[in-house]
Amino acid sequence: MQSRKVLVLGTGKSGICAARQILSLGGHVVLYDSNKELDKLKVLKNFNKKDKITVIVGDLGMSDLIQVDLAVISPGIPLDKPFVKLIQAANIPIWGEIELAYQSSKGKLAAVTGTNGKTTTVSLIGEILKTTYDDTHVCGNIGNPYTADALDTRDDSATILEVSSFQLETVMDFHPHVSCITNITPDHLDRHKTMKNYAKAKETIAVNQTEEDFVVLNYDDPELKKFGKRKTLKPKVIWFSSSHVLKDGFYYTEPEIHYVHDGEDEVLLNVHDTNLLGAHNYENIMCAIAVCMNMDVPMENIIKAIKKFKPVEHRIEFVRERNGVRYYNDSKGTNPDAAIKALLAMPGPTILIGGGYDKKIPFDEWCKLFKGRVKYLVLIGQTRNLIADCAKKYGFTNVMFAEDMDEAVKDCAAYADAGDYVLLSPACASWGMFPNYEERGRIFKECVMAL
Ligand code: UMA
Repeated sequence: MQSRKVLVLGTGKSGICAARQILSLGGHVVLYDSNKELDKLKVLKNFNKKDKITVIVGDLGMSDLIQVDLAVISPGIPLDKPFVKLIQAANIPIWGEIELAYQSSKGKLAAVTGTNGKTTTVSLIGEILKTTYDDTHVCGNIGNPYTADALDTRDDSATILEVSSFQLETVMDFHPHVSCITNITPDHLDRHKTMKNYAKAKETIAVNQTEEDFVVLNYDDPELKKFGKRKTLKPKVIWFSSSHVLKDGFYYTEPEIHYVHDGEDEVLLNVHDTNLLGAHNYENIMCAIAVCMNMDVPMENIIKAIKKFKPVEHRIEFVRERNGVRYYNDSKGTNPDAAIKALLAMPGPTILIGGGYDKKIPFDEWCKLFKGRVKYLVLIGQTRNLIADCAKKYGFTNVMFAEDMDEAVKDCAAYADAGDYVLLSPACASWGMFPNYEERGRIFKECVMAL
């Protein structure tokens, strides 16, 4: 990277950390963001005065590409943007932020992708790795860019990375020793356009793996079952299932997680000894065990860490009980599949808050579950009419609209009886009403606490 001129695209978390990594390695950074409103001085505050950095906002022209050796792209920037096409036309290689970090990282690497369950699985793996490795890094889509940690990794480090389909679109040499795909269900079709493209992006996680590596896959997911049986797939496949008794791999059958190997069926864990709720969480546990075993963590350490682990914020997170009503924050339920899992995990009648930014994903499978489970549906955001119409199609009409989170929470409190559950699990992204799902979850919790 020494003396190279690198164009970094995007000034969010990834762009800032990528720029810092390049500067640390002696490169020169041109930091670009297409948002015209951006305050350049505010962006520069992330760097030292002596850093070799230029910031461009608004339009990117051919003249800005002079002597640029490499471009590094943030995950949120779609590859079909005209400025990305311009860079491609100028024959400048484009690396994802993940690839940049990978090129400088050391030690053992495991990576998890999938539509849902990534964050819980990665957090759990992080806690397990810490039992065995003094230097453990938990990075990626989880919110801590890989480039923030890459230069601190050592030969004896262990890194667990959450990778999104966006990040996987632009990898090149990226090669985890253990990879895992939790599941593939419809999401981000506004960007990937088809399920085929979306699945292909996720499956890139294993593209550079060899016979010495491992890929952990969901046996119950039809796309992944096909992928795992593909002749061209090089790493050893480890299956997990929450609905089949497997002859080899991990399976869950209430209340236990089993590990079948060398013809022996071993019970590893009773799920009631953990703090996690719902079959999808037991799948996350199986993923974490499979990944950590192959990162050389002793089984005893794995089981101990699982029993201690607490649910991740915004993922079916218990907020409070008031007048016999239990409130749960599942703001991370940003697509119908995640929202289905949260709804199925509720043990009683539920008042559900849904709706948000439209990612062009059908709501049918989610809405089909409302009858008999959801008492009232409180809708917010851009998709509220779409969801209300879809629910009606499946005979569910107990629907209310709210203008903001405060109104939605107050509506829920007014209609809930003792023994009911109030769940925020919107099945949509937060954009349009909130900057991100974390903020949406935090505001929900504030409104619940203020009741
Ligand atoms: N930008 C442009 N032009 C564009 C689009 C965006 O210049 O056409 C600029 C924006 O003006 C902004 C910057 O790019 O300044 C934002 O970049 P970004 O969207 O990549 O956001 P980061 O802050 O870098 O966060 C990203 C991930 N965001 C996305 O993938 C959308 C974060 O995942 C991740 O935690 C972070 O990197 C660290 O690795 C969030 C996410 O929503 C949580 N991920 C999706 C998901 O989980 O479903 C994939």
